[in-house]
Amino acid sequence: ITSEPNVLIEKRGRVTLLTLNRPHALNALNEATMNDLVAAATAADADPEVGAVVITGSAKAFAAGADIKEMAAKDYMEMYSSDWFRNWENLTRLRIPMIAAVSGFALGGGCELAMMCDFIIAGDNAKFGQPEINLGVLPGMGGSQRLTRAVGKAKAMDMILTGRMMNAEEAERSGLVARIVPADDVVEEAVQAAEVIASKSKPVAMIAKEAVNAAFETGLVQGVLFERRLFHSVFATEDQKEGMAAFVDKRTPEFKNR
Ligand code: CO8
Repeated sequence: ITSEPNVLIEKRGRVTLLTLNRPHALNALNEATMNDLVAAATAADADPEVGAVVITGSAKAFAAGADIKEMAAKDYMEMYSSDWFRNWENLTRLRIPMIAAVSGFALGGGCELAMMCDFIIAGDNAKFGQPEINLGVLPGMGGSQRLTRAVGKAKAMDMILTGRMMNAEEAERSGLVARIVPADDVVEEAVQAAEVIASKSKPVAMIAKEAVNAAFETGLVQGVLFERRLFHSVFATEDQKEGMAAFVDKRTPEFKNR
């Protein structure tokens, strides 16, 4: 018997498209799927031919959460000793830009996975939620932290304490989602956005991502100083020379993408 892979890996030019592939379980994120997804994204991060990653699911579900059936019977020591789901941290340490293309349900760990990406493009059918409270637990893959940073305390408390879902419009209005597109186009739109990113200088894109992420970890004065130092540093790249020369010459820049 050949079993279906948990994650489909497709290279489209300079973009790697990673598709969660457990449709029978609405892409519930079990341990194997986490490991496969993190490994595939890590390989893309290390590949000089790849400039951006898109993570997506199916039309019905980006991912309906961590796999409840896999977790249900575990006791405290099993969770603690294995540091259950720690590997997700490795995804958030990657430097390559990552876009979540969300169609349908992004619930619990699915919403948290989308929020680990750099931004979310949502289909107009998307539904976001942290329904863990209904299972007698709480978000465990960063939801209480990243949702609060994305949408603020009021909405985060509302979502996490009641377990209700947000539709795409509310999610965009609240700052969780960058763009809403027709549901059928969500993967193509995300791949196109990723292609735009991948056409820029890869090191400069990675540095820009690092600068934005620093906004969540530092005070304003330190953050602005960090940005200025990074700004100075990109003058060591050929891509800065090419980008500015191309502007002056009124032509399209040809970044080395490396
Ligand atoms: N885990 C396992 N199986 C799931 C999950 C899940 N999260 N979600 C759906 N499935 C399965 C269903 O059991 C069903 O399987 P089967 O056909 O064998 O019965 C199949 O997928 C289809 O699902 P439904 O029949 O329920 O489909 P509906 O269209 O009726 O409903 C819903 C769709 C509303 C999305 C519904 O499936 C649902 O509520 N799912 C659970 C959502 C949820 O509670 N998510 C949070 C999970 S907990 C979590 O994510 C914690 C993350 C942090 C962990 C960190 C550890 C350190």
